[in-house]
Amino acid sequence: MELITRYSRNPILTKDDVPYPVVTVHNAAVVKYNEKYIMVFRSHLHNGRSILGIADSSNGVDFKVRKKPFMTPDDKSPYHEYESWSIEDPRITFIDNEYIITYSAYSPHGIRIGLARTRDFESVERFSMITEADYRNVVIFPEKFNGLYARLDRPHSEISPWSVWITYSPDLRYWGESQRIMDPVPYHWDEMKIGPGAPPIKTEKGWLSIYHGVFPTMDGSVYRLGVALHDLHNPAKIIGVGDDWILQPEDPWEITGYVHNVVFTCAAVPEHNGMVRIYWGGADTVMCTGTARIDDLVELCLTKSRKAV
Ligand code: BMA
Repeated sequence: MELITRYSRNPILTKDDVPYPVVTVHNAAVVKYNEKYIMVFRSHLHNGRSILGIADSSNGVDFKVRKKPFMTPDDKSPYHEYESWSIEDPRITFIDNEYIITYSAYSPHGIRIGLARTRDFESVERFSMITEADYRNVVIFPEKFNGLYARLDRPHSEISPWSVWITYSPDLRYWGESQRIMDPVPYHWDEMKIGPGAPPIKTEKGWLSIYHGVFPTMDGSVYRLGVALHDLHNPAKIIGVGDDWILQPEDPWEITGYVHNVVFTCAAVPEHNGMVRIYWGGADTVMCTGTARIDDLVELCLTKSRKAV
């Protein structure tokens, strides 16, 4: 059974919808704002580096891109030094009455994670670089645990597998108490590396986290999506990881593009009817969407599951 129903008019956003020159539209954050949807998406420029654009929608599938990019690499200290090459793969969490944006910042010094904040998606303020190099895929939980913010992240080391970790902060600036909580599994669809995808969604049975997993083949890597369920009160504890993927590249625009065979998510919006609308980049080139029953994804973590570590 397919857990995710793809939207019949995918892809929902492409470079042709962007009123300034870009080569791709992908790996977007999407959140509800004033009962509408805001998408902050990544685009490659013609020099291969990335910036973030912004688009609005009233129904979650028809998006109109604004005239100007939302964020480009900062030209001021201290951010310029650490994001001069590229800003990529935003995730957005609504907490404490503001929208927290995390993004991958590329520079000659490696890949760090920047944190920016907005209340209105008109102005945006950088707040801090919240990791050293090398990290990607930071998603912040929409609630605090024992007074601390919590994030899932994915450091990439030359020694250990590229696993999911959890890290806490009292103020979004200083982060610590890091702990490895979920590993890739050898000879499995996510054996090469895993990384947090969408900010976790609260359910009665736990925090549902949609992540990406990568498998190496003779024809390059394949990026797929999977699910994990974290304990409601202690998100470092994973109750179960769905053993099967929930989405793999199948449509032509997921199989062929800037990078072949990629579905990569940065966003999942829970709806009022028990469904979640998941957004993913197809082949690092276009944006796609589909829906799933939240209970089905939770069930997969509970009944067809593997251990996290
Ligand atoms: C990852 C990141 C993602 C990208 C994926 C597939 O390492 O660069 O932004 O979607 O590779 O190319």
